[in-house]
Amino acid sequence: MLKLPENFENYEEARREGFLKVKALKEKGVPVVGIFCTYTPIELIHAAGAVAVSLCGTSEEPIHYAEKHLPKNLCPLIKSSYGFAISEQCPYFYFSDLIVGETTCDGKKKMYELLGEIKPVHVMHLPQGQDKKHAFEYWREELIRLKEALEDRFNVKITDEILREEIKKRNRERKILLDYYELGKLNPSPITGSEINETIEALGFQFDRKAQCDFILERTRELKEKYDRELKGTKSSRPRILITGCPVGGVRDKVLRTIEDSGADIVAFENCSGVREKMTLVDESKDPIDALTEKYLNVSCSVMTPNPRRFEALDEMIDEYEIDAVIEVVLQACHTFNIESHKVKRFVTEKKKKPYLCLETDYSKTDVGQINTRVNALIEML
Ligand code: BJ8
Repeated sequence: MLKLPENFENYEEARREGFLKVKALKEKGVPVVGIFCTYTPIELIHAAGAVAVSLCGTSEEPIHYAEKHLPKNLCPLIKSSYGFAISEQCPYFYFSDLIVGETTCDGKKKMYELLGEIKPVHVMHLPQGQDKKHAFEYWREELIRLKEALEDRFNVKITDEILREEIKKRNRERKILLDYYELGKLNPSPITGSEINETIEALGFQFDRKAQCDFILERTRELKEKYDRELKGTKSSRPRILITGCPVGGVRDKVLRTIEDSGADIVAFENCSGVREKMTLVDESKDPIDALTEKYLNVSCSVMTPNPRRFEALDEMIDEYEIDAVIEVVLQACHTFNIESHKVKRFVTEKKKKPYLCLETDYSKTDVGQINTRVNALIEML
């Protein structure tokens, strides 16, 4: 059984343990592919016999290295990821045989050009919208281009049969993860948002997919039992919060723990640190490349214009998770989420009649006090 740090205070420990695991995989000749985004069709990477590892930086530490090449006024996730790469502080980057990126935001796509000077990088060109004809065809071509790049680099043949198998496996993993995230629908919730976020990110460094599933299944079972035994039928006075916006792994302490320490429960994540990618499965009855194209094109990130699926998801989730307020986290200089936040605010306050707070922040500690004050002010009025 997979071991995760008991108190979930040790994301860094899980990350360090993962170094040895990825090294062992490399010694066995298993290829490693570094990825950055929810648009990555991970099934293709698995079908090539490789493991995928997220290289998204969540630490402030390497940012000063990145700022030697990148502007200060850039998203901290991009700077942290790049800083890890150039300072050789990230064994996952070091062991990656190939990096797969997508042309999502401007910062990421230009950063990939620089990464390409130190590692082989394959960039998938993401359409800017999601229409079923032009965007679908364009993205489908990009999936085929990735498939061919993986076949060439790793000297393998990705057959439809292997791909179908990987689609099934990944769908099963999605269902297991979705069940875990949906513990937040229980009222009172038996799990904190910080635990959900930290567990999922720590699991990403474990690589043994069966053990990951076993761990999540077991934890979900334990927490459902805890709910039945201790919480069912009780009422909590803590407001229920939905987090939306940018990925939040890099601001877990500053934002997530502050919200929970201030007396609210984070019960849902409508972002890439949450259910966004897990809510729809890949259609197993279709041609595998068509099905993967459809699935990944529909990811509801603000880099898409327009981005209606995000609002559909918010609509559904605010009701299903019995949300009292929405907090949007925008990483500094993330223009797409920052601009879309105006529509999100209108949607949440006018259509759903719920309070909304937008926190624009980075990975530094300079605004800890200000975030504390704003979060407390919101929670007091709930
Ligand atoms: S699908 S959220 S993982 S792009 S926060 S680097 S957008 S400037 S991380 Fe993302 Fe894929 Fe979208 Fe998800 Fe740029 Fe914004 Fe930074 Fe971002």
